[in-house]
Amino acid sequence: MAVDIGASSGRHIFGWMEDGIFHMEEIYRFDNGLVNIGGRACWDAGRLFQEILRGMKKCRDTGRIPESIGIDTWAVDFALLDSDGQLLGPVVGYRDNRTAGMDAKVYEKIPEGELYRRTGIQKQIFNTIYQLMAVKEQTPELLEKAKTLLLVPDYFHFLLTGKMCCEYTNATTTQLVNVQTKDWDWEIIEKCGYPKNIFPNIAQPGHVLGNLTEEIQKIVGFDCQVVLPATHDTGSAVLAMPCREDTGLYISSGTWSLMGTEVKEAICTQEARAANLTNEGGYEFRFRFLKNIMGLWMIQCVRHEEKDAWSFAQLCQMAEENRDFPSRVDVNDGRFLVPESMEEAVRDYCRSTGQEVPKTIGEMASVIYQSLGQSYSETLAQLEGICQRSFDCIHIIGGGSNADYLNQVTANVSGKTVVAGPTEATAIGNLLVQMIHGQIFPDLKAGRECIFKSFPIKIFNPEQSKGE
Ligand code: LFR
Repeated sequence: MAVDIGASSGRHIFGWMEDGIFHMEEIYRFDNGLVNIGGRACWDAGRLFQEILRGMKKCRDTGRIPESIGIDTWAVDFALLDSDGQLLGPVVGYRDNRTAGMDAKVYEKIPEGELYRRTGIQKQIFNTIYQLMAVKEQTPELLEKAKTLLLVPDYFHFLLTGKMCCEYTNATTTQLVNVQTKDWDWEIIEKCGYPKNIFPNIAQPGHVLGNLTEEIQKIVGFDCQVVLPATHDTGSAVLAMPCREDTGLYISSGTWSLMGTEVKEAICTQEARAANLTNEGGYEFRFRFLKNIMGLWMIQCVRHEEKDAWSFAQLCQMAEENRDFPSRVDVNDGRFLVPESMEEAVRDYCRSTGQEVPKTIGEMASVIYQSLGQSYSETLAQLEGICQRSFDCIHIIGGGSNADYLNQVTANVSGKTVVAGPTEATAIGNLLVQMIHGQIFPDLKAGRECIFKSFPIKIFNPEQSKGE
């Protein structure tokens, strides 16, 4: 069973093989979102764990007892624990603004270029390295008391098993893991002044963490193994890319759009850094060479501001009706990360760049979708240039892959065929690692082939006349 928790919802997905086909069933779904705790944007870790247990109980009630379970979530956020394994303060979310100015503090200790060369990880102001600097500067007593740092899925795995480790794919997003040794970069940690003893051992996806504790067994009514998936959701999603070659070009589309490919050796050149490309650690050390693009977050915020009056499908429809609206924004501009009003931020961008300001929701949606498409097309050119290869299609995977209109825009602006699906890529990738561990698949290649034939996939070809 995969428990896949994203920024807006979580789900328990039960997976199994039958007649050579990969089957899945959703057992339980719950909401997630940031909550205000003491003026900070936080995750309600306590409630999320109760939801994890509720979904597990539902498994027992419906007679679906998993052989193993693995949890994935978004990256970079962490829990600090005391010597009794208790939380020291809330789990602060990566969109909280406590990291403002922390990049400069980190670069006083270690230059940005060196950080990139050593970790391969591109600067995102919310990376764990900057969040820890915020803790050190603003609440140093927490770091002094801390016995262990666990990333969010590691923390939930610890609550299930009593065992602590940091799973590798997610650990790399801290910007504290060395790209060569694939272990904590102790020199960076020391230079930043973070306590070395709080970083647990790094474990690879596929590692068996242990069985459920007796206490948890009593609550959920069964026992099973916890097998680590790629606990970073993007790491799991990319494993489910249904490509039949060794790798391909993907956009993992959800709250974020993560666009890239997989490489055997991390690319830590100046050119890669200038293009904002990162090398996230992957299963079997396949690095995900990708760019974080602001993604459907922008349209999610607009929908929210409009009191959810329109469905995503309706917003797509309205964007299509306004496809000739000319303005474009740089979706990766910092003002879109946590704006008070996304609509105002988009209008402000258009105004300050001398473009026509969108007035209706249709025009607003058109600007957002077309600008996302434009960012995809620019990123594609950078990836093809730096990797010195050309890709013949773009795999769009994850929840955002059912946005048909955006898929078509992407095909049109890139001139490539878009292969859309599967929508539950993250849960499938999570399950895939557990299934490889369980010898249901011999390797990733066999797993991806099976995903290709097991899940619905839609093709979008470029329409020359309607594109840009
Ligand atoms: C996607 C994701 C991205 C990461 C961002 C913040 O859900 O995990 O890969 O950059 O969230 O953690």
